[in-house]
Amino acid sequence: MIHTVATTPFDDQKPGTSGLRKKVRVFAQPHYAENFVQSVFDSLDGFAGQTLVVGGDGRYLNREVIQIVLKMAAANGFGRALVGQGGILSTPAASHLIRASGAFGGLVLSASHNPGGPDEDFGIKYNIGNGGPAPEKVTDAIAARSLVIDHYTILDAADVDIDTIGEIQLGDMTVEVVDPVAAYADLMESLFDFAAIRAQIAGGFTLAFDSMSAVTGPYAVEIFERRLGAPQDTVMNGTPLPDFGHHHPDPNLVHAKALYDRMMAADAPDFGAASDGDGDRNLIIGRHSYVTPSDSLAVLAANAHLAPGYAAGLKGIARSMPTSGAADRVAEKLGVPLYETPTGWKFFGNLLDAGMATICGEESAGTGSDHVREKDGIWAVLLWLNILAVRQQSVAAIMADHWATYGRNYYARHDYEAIAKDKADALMAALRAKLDSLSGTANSGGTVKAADDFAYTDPTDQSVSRNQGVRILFTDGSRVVFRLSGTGTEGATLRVYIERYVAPDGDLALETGDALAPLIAAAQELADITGYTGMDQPSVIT
Ligand code: VG1
Ligand code: CO
Repeated sequence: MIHTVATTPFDDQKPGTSGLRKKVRVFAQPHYAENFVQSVFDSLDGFAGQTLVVGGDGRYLNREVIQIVLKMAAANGFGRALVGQGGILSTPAASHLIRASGAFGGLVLSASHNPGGPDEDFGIKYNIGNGGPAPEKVTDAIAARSLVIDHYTILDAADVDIDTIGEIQLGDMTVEVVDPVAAYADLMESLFDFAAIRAQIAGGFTLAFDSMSAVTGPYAVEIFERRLGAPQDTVMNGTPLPDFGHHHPDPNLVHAKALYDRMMAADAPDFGAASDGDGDRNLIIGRHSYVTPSDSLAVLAANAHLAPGYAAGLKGIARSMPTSGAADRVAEKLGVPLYETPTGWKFFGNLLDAGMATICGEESAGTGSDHVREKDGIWAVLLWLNILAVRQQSVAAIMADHWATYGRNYYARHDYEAIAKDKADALMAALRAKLDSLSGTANSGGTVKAADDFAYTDPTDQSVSRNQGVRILFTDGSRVVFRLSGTGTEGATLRVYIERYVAPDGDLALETGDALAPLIAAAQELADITGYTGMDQPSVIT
């Protein structure tokens, strides 16, 4: 029996950098999730009888919202829904499932690297048929619809058993509960030389992988321990928990400190890695050697041909604007194009679909390729392991060799979290107001060559995205970039991205903080961060 339920709009359902993210208590309001899901369906055309993929990172509210999505999908005319067993699908596994099944699209329930639990965050993201996050024209349509919605439709039915693999009928729709791991693990095995990695591990190479009590636990156990033969304690925090065991599942040096400390200890393993809430991010730490995500992208791009899935070479490399230029030098050497996109994976989809780029990455610990249309944490770890197995060198040696070849992009991101939104907006407005007068002026960072607010024209469909971050470019190639986060759920977060390039014949062994000190001072001078925020230190440095 299909119910039509009258509702009134919420004015805060515009998707951010990666879907709609709110506090659980916001999502738990009557009609809140339903309104958003109906707004998504109302913005799509032609899904009658088609397949919808549904799954999430297992966080608090995941199972409840999956039931809502299934009953609404049935009421709205989808023919089939594929659900990960237990409601679990990592973001890259969901992307793969959408592609492999020829689904119309998918709803991924996750707030990614944000914490989970009754007082923390939940999120819903719509992915299109290529497996990737909906592009801006779709998210804009969803936002517009959410402001005028007056009813939704939902099937009146008992909850579906999502824990047993198999098919169940829900109204006119068939629900198929699938193994969330197997197809994804098979895809990884098709891209990388598992035999070489297995031999390396059997030969004594040691690794640690921190799933941060989030979604990658079952994927990591299957891939690293079962298929690659790593010992049983290789995966840390391997059980997905609704509150991530109170961890903040953001794989950075603050929240993955336990892994960091282990990797810096005298008896550290050869290789360490972590992933985030929904499994699309990766942190890479070699024995006594942290690798910045921007450097990781560059190293992976330079060495990808060593893995079977990329033996034919790369068609191009894409990075988000705030990501360091390390990958640009690799693209130049390989003779392939480099694309600079706004922050957020949705901007890579068109380039990947068009065969213009093979590898993409973001400074926020996201790396991926054309194998899916999301960033992919375990994929990045496996590509590293494949490269290490072929080159038979340590992570530190590979980094040193990379910098000696290409030079080094010293890089850091300073986050100022939980700032009052009006203060953050005022800081950005003041910066934007002076952009035109900055070029040619000097500050602690050097002489400003150019300053602008980044705008992107998608080369495949000419769509334009403006106001994507303020860039201050210096005459020596250094940069400071300012933008506000689009994934937070409390106040505003200012992100300041700082980069300085040193050529191969320069000093490649500086401490990052020392190398960047003049630019950090310049960021203060340019934006008066302390004046606006009252904070004299960032909350997180990555
Ligand atoms: C952040 C990162 C961005 C990433 C996004 C989603 O966005 O900076 O690079 O794509 O999170 O990642 P923002 O707007 O807060 O800077 V995830 O793993 O949270 O889906
Ligand atoms: Co994520």
